Amino acid sequence: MSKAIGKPFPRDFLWGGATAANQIEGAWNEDGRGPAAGDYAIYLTKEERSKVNGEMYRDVTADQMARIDANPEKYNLAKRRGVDFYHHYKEDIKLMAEMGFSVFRMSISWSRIYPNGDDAQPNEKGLQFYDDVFDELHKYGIEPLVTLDHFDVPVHLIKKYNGFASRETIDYFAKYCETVFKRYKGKVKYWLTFNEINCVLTNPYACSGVMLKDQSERTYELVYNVSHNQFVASAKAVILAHKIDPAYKVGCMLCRLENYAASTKPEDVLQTVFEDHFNFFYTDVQSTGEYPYYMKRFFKEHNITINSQPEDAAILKEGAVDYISISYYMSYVAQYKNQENVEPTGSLVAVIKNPNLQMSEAGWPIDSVGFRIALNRIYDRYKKPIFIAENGLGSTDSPLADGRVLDNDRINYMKEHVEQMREAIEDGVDVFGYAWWGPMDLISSGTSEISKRYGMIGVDADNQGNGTYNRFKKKSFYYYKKLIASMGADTANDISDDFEI
Ligand code: BGP
Repeated sequence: MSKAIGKPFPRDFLWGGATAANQIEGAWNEDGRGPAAGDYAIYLTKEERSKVNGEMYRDVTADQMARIDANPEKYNLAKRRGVDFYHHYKEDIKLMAEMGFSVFRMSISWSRIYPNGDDAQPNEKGLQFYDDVFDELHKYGIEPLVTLDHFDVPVHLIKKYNGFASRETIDYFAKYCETVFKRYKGKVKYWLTFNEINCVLTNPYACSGVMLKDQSERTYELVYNVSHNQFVASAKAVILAHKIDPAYKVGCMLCRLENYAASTKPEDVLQTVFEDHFNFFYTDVQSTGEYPYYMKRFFKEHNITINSQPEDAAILKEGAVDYISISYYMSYVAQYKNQENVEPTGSLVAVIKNPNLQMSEAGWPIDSVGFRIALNRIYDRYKKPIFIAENGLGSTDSPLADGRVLDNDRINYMKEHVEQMREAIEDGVDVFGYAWWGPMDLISSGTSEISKRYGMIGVDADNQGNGTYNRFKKKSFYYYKKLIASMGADTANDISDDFEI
């Protein structure tokens, strides 16, 4: 279906990698940064995780935060250390430049700018840090693409306002956006508002909306109201950005969950329609500025009232995004659940196995053709440029005695996905960039492991935080470098195993 040597990608196509502040920066309490949600995520082993629920290691609760504050050394708080990008950014950017990156997707830690979220003045040292990072990127001709909230709400806003469950948080978010839009004018062109905004549906206590689990019963009404507040916040950010610099491009970000019917039974196919409604709802609102027709019935049948204010409709309309971005890791199988308008499967776990696909070590089905399908369907739906904000493979590395990592599994994943993206572009889809998730090893969002490695740049650190944190090159480093140099035309994995680390 695809060729190893194909047509080069468009000349101005952006090649690069993607990260999030809470998974890489570390320095969680340096230079005036305030605590944020991720600082309270606990690393547990797989076995420990299987015995407890999400709040024990990932979801934010008031009790858990108090326990951790009283005794922080008792817990393995991996996101507090990240991979110490705060002190290694020059080295990391140099390595990314060596691979030929033209884009680096990163996020700003909101609590580095406003330590409590509702402070009167921003923290100058936090602002300076990102100035330095952007300058360093531009030194090598790398365009920063900046996420404003990547699962990273300041703790004070969570405790005081229950995150995006209240409208006050919308205004604090807008203030933070205005600050960074003004400060980084001329240094940043591309922005994203909320990372994987749809994940609030399945993980409301850990993702961008972040509420307190012990103070908010997870109901559809609550979750959809949080989403509404985030839609308004995102739209306000878009409006502000365009006012501050008309050249700014602001996108939304959807965790695209491509899905297939479990059989040719019409009911199973109908289920895929419902699944898409649950998934595309977010991008439908952010791209068109309107609630889609299909939610009316769902809201009515589930007694959901959206606490919309009279001005919201106009804000959503004016604040429609300029481009669509997605994360794409896998597809899943949907089966009819014998009732109308049922709940979404929408989870990052394959409940029904697709016999046609291999699974990654983490149990995520690997489906590169699904990537092409997703791109075509998204472009067909929105007709807006698409940026691939995340695509990648997390797996345990097995270094040789001399430290070389022959990560052919990672290379193959990239190869197949880039080839399918090339086909999608040939199909006519307007894709303007690709960011591999985790150019360097980083802390997993879901499990706080570092051993689930994504990087082409290795980081010498383990799940306990031991290690030198030195960076080194894996085989995939050379593969991506060659791929970028050929503008995506040469995807052959002919990299020698004898490379410098
Ligand atoms: C997405 C998040 C990222 C990232 C990725 C991989 O959902 O936007 O932050 O971490 O998934 O997930 P994980 O880190 O759990 O392997």
